[in-house]
Amino acid sequence: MGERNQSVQSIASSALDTDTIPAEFIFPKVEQPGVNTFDGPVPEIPTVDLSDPDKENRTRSIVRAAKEWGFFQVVNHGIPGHVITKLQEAGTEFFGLPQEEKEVYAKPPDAKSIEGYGTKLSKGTQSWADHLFHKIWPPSSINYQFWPQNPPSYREANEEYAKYVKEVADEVFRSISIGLGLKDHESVLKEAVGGEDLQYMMKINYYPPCPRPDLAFGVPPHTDLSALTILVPNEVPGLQVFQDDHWIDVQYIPNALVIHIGDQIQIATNGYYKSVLHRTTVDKNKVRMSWPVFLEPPGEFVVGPIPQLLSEDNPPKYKPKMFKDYAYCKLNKLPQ
Ligand SMILES: O=C(O)CCC(=O)C(=O)O
Ligand SMILES: [Fe+2]
Repeated sequence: MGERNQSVQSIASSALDTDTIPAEFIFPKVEQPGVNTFDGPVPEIPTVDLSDPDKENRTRSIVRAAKEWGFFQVVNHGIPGHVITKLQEAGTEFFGLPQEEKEVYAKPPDAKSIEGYGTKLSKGTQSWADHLFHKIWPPSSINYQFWPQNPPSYREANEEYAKYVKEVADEVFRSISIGLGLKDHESVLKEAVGGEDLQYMMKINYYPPCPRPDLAFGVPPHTDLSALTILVPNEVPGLQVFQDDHWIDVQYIPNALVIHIGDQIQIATNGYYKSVLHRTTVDKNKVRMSWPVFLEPPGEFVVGPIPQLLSEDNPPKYKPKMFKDYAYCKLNKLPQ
């Protein structure tokens, strides 16, 4: 894997009036979204109202959604609409800049970190997407060289969002931690994946219009290697989750946040919660964008099953491992 020189955005603009896409973006027939998206009655994906004054009810809903789906949306989450709009506007303006201006933030070749602007170059079929990665929390982890200076509102928009998204993350951690039923329940799970040292990695996904959305993916099927992912989408649908052997569309709910359980929570809870398999489709005419924040343990932090959860009946399913080693194996498709 590495970075390609040409952005998908520029490939897309030259494919605009055609009805074909380059062969490297065409997935094998059985995997294509046009072939295997489920088109029938589906169970409703859970939505949790975080303003529910009944705290126990709120916790129960989060726990159920995390356990049954590994995926849910939250509404009335306390992040003001204008904070989300500003984040979206700043990112949208950045991707609207001329290509040379975006390249200023390109991921340096051979850099260890994923931070920067670029396009994932997969070993197999390519994804119809460009992205920008940079950390937004804690402040000591931030590399401002990857934060666009243009538009000028970019920095404030991201700093403000970071403060609010932390609150939502803490509420989710607290709830799913309680769901484990352990004695020192509220903080045990967050502590097991990095505690206050958790790093918040912002990603902006930019999915240009695609002449053949039935053949390509924005992001092919995967689980997130984070502990938890909290995502803001734009209004163009495209996210799909895998449930009961079907790929089902996630409905766009204005102002909702999308929450994914990631691999590190699956490992820490010895599989009690499972990271959700998901993928994104692209649109024929519209730009889709999304702003996931990946909550990741520091690289040297060791994640393994929480000892109090283990017993003779529940032996460890995963080896304790430094997060950076886990990430390396996953990104290079090596066994864990
Ligand atoms: O764009 C989305 O809705 C999801 C993106 C995603 O799954 C990812 O970037 O890991
Ligand atoms: Fe993902």
